Amino acid sequence: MAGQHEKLQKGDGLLLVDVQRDFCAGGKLAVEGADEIVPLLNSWIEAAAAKGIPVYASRDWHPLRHPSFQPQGGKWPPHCIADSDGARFHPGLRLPEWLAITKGVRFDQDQYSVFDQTGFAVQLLRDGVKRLWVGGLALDVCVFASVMDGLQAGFAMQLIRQATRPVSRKDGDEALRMMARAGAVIIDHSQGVEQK
Ligand code: VGL
Repeated sequence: MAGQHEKLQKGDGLLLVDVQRDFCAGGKLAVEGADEIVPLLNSWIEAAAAKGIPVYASRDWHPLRHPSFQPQGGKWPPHCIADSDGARFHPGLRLPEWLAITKGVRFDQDQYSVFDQTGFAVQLLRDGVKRLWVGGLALDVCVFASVMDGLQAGFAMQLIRQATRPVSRKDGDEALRMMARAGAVIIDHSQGVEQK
């Protein structure tokens, strides 16, 4: 796939947010069009692997009766229960060597962001990563929170627009605006930088 992969360079990392079965077709919290991003993500994974760029993949990994679940008074249907089929990565995702970021494991609160009490920023420093290319699910929830936190932590954040999908279209559009305003670069995979 032609596109922006060639811009991947030393000091970069690739972050795939929550590309899990429960967020894809047939899942407990299916995000419209989620399956469509998998081939594009695979092409980024392949390009990263070829250049020795680290790949990080986060996963929601909730205990039963997590506080974010509706029966517990939360916002979401139960999803991504630790070790369940729904918590597995999309079966089409081709992950060679990757580091898992496991989140949403706490009994007392949710963690949308990959930076929220995971130690991820420390790992990025260890790996010499200064800039992250980001795709995954969902644009208006965990991708948004992760990109905003990444900027706050001092990393350059590049969101690959075609490699993500929102739970809500309206919230997704708003998330894109807020990320761009905060300093994230929104990349149009086929055309280059879309917004600054
Ligand atoms: C997410 C809804 C609930 C996400 C997680 O990964 O974006 N969305 N929990």
